[in-house]
Amino acid sequence: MTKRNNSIRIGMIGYQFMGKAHSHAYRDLPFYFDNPLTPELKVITGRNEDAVKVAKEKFGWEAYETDWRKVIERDDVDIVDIVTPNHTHAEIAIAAAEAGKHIITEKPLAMTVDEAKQMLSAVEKNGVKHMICHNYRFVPAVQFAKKLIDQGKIGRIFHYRANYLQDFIIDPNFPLVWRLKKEISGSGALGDIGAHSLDLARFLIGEFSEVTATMETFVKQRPIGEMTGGLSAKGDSSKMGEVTVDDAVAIIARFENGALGTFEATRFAGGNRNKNKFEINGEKGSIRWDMENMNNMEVYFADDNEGEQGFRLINCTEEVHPYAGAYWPAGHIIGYEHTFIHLIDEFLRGIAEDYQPAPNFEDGVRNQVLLEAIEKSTEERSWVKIK
Ligand code: 4PW
Repeated sequence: MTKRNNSIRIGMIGYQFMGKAHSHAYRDLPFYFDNPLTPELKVITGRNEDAVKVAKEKFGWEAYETDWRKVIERDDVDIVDIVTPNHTHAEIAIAAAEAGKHIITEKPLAMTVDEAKQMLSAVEKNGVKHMICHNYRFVPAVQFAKKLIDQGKIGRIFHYRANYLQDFIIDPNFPLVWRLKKEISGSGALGDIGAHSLDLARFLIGEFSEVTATMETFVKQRPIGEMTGGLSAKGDSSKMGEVTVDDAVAIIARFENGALGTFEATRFAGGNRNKNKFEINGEKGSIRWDMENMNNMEVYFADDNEGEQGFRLINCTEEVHPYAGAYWPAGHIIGYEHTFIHLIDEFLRGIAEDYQPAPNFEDGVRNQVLLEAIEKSTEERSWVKIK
C-alpha cells in the first residue's frame, strides 16, 4: 500500500487546531527521527473552501478537498487522519477502515461506547492500524515516569491525583461553539480534557475498577458562535443558545491495583491555561508532573538519606530520557507540538513494522466506557463499576 521511497501518503479530514498540530508533526518527523516511513502530505479537507485553501498552503499540503468522502475514495491515500469534531469520527473512521486506510483520530474516539465499539470492530475486521491522539502520553517526562513506575521505583501505588484545568470559557460571553454542544462534542470538560487525564492514569498505573462523579454547568446560556482556530472563538451576542455539556467534573475512582484516584477537569479554573497535571504516591516514592512545565518531573524517593529527602526536579531533556535525544543537547527544552511528532512516529513505525501501536481504538473504547460511567454516576449519584 505504501509508495516508492518508503513514503506514506496522508489524507487529513479537518484543518483547525488539531489539523495544525498533526500537519506540523508529519512535516517535522523526518527532520528529527529516522522513521522507516516518510509522510507525504497529500490532501487536507474542510467544508469551508476559503479556509481550507489557506490551511493547505500554510501547512504544506499538496491538495485540498471539501468533501471527506473524496479523500477516502482516493487510492493515493494510505492514512486517514481525523481531526474533525467528535460527532463525525465514527462515520469517517468506519468508511476509512472499509476502504483499507490506516486511521488516526482525535479524542474522544466517539460519542457513545456503542459507536466506539463499532469503530474498533471496523478497524479490526479490515486489518488496518489505528491510533487515538492522546498526545500527552508522548511527553518525554511522562514516558520516563512510566518507566520508573514499571521498574518498581515507587512501589505499590496508593494515590493517583490529576487535574486538568483550563479557563478559556470562563467569560460568559465566550460563544456557544461546538465544544459546548452535546450533539457535536458528546460532553464538555469531561470528554475534551478529562479524557486525557483518564488515559494518562490508565497508561501509568492501570485499569479503573469503579468511579463516582459529579458535574456542573456554570454558564447555561451563551451567544451563538464558532471556533476561529486554537481555543479562540467569535460569537453574536444578539442570539443566545443553551450550553448542553458540563463545564466542570469531579471524579473519585478506584483502580484494579487497589489505588485510589481523584480527578478534576474544568474550563473554569481562572489563571490555569492548560494545567494538565498529576501526582502519584507510592510506598517507595512519589512522582509529579505538570504540562505547563512539561520538560520537568518531580520525584521523591523514600530511601534517600535522612535530612536529604524531598522532591527533586528532573529536567527530562537528557539523552537517556525517551525521545529527548532526537532533539537538542540536555537542557534545551521541547514543547507541546513535539508530543504529536512522537505519537505519529509511533504510528508510522507500527505500520512499517506491522505491530499495533498504542493508544489505539481499544484504548479509545476503554476511555469511552469511563466517560459514559462518569456521566451515569453523575445522573444517578452512585458508584458505577467499570467492566
Ligand atoms: O489537550 C487539549 C485538547 O484535547 C487542548 O488543550 C485543547 O483542548 C484542544 O482540544 C482539547
